[in-house]
Amino acid sequence: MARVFKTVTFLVLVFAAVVVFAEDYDVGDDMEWMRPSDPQFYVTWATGKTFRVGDELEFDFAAGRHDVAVVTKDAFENCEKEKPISLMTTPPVKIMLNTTGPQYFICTIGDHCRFGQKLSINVVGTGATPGAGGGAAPGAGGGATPAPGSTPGATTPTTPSGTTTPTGTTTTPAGNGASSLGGATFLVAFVSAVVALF
Ligand SMILES: [Cu+2]
Repeated sequence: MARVFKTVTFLVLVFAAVVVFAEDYDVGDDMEWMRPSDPQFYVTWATGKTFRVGDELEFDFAAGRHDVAVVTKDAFENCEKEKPISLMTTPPVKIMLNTTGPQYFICTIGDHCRFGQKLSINVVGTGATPGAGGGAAPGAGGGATPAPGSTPGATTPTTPSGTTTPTGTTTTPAGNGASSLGGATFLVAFVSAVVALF
């Protein structure tokens, strides 16, 4: 029984790690971004994958042979390449997924889109508990917002002491303290995420 519990805990931890850490996707994997022989190639590639906010798509291709256009649903379905929302021509094209909902990409070179060089994905939220997302970004000024309860009064000189010069013992190495505090915040967020899953 204890063994089962251990296994479940492990699986939950793995799941939590997947939730917390963003993923990078190489579009098409070994085939990269090209005109596929199978028109359904990129449909198949995207099937079964869960794209989340914070994940990154990387389109690799030979410069000049292909490009990546972000387009509307209509343009995607009809392979209209005249007015893309945005067009990237220099590989590798990296696209950070920062909004939820469907996103559409096509190649505007020749008839590549009609031959299946097009990708549609649906981006979902991170799935993490609210508040945990903030801690998931280490180093992003995490030291400014210490997690409540964690490391009580460790490096937070919030008390307005009347003396003009503080002791100055551990205040100067801000970088070191900030990073360790960020790590602690991250740990708290991680643990709370795990707890929330139970
Ligand atoms: Cu192409």
